[in-house]
Amino acid sequence: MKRLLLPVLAISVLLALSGCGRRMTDADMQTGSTPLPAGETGGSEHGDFGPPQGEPVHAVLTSPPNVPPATGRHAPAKVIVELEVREVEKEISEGVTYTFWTFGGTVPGSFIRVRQGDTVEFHLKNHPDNKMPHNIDLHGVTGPGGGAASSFAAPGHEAQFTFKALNAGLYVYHCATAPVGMHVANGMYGLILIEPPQGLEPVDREYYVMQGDFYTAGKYREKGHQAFDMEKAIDERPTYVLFNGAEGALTGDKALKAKTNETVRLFVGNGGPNLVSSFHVIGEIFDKVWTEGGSKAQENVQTTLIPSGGAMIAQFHMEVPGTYILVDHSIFRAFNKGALGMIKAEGPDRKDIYSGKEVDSMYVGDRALPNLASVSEATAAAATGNLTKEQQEKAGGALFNGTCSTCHQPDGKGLPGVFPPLAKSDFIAADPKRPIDIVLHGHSGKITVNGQDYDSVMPPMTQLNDDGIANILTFVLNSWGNPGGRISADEVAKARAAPAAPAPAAH
Ligand code: HEC
Ligand SMILES: [Cu+2]
Repeated sequence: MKRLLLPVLAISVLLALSGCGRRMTDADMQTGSTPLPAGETGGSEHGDFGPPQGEPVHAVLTSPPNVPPATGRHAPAKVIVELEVREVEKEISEGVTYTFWTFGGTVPGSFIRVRQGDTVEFHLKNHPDNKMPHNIDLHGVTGPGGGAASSFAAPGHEAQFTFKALNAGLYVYHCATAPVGMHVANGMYGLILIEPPQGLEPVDREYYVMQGDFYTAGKYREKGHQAFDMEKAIDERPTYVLFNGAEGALTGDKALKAKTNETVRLFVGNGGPNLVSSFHVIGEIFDKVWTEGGSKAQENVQTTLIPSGGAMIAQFHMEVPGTYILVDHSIFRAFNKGALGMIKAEGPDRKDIYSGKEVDSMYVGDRALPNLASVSEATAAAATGNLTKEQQEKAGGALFNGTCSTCHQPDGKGLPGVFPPLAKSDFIAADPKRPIDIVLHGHSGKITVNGQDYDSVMPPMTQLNDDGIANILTFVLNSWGNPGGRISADEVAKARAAPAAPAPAAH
């Protein structure tokens, strides 16, 4: 992104002429629009552009990852926002459901976009099927509680209040009904963009992403309906850390899309309730970041901090086609708690910038697959007790790739002297149940497979759930000349519950 020199000069001239220190926002400089007369922009001091003009307008609200179009307005308006709170049960991860409390039916809640100087008439509706009272605290509001007390609504009720959007910026909104932490942990947050008077510079794509931490009674990926766990929340030990409220909300078919040579703008918030995000896109550099959602842009940023209850705007130009991975770079959260999304850029190769070879499956394992339809099918079949061996093999094959294949190789042949083969393994043939313990607990020390000695370490694959392991091993047993047979999720569950078998003596 190149800065336009002309408006900068114009502003300097203006400042010199007026001789006063009009607070100039960075946005003024970037958009190159005609600066407003001194004293008419730049924050709350001068952010009141007078009474609303024209007919009231209804705000367009969008579900993530979509962002409403620019307001395109050049004068303050009266804007009506109608937001409905709904308590909904949804998947938080494959086969795992959770009761989310939402603004607009989604986590994060609907994106709201207004212009600095607008007068916003806010209607908060609490759906009659809901169980809880709720309200809203918008960080873009100037006034005690950010609207909380004025918007309190019991189920089946609607509350209304009005505020003037004095400051431009990207702001978090959230529920502030006691227990506040619980309402936020259940997904009650979203973003409101208050455009500066001249708008934001045009880009090709805008997307809405919001991180949040979740606390379930069961372990990560433990199947079934999961209740909120207050203890874990107080201890700040999340089970899930997620973008857009579900594991896989931004991967596979749901990845964000772009083309090379386009400029992408991400509006990223962090609802918390507890964690601070180290937001990073693997393989991209942010050309600009408006840190903390404010008016000044930093340039050439790799990883940016987003506080809990804070936001930022990142902008980058896409050069090289491929898959870019969104993560919280507190990296266990990405690979073991779900904080992982994708942007897929289509376009011709740019070998001059990057030589090629898709690396994302190395990085993201099973999440790199376009979809895990076979895994979902096996999960559904297992739930009804009709799981066939063929379904297990198909699901297991999908999971093997990117999980075990990184070491044992996609063809199961391993790497000489480093990773033993699973193909035609005499170690597996000698005891086809033994791999259960190896996958659950890992293996270190000397091991002999097909006459070759290995003395290395296989880490425990504890991120896999019982049916995942059962399916992978059923796939392995029925592939590459292995003896066949079947492993059930029950067998894996029993082995998981039993104390780890003592490591076999090396000599
Ligand atoms: C990080 C690399 C790595 C990953 C990932 C990995 N393994 Fe291993 N695996 C090893 C190593 C190394 C050994 C040998 C351990 C030793 O030397 O003590 C091994 C040994 C084994 C063995 C026993 C020896 C043999 O070849 O028959 C089995 C079975 C096995 N792994 C299965 C799996 C399965 C199934 C997965 C996926 C769920 C998996 N491994 C993932 C590195 C890995
Ligand atoms: Cu609430």
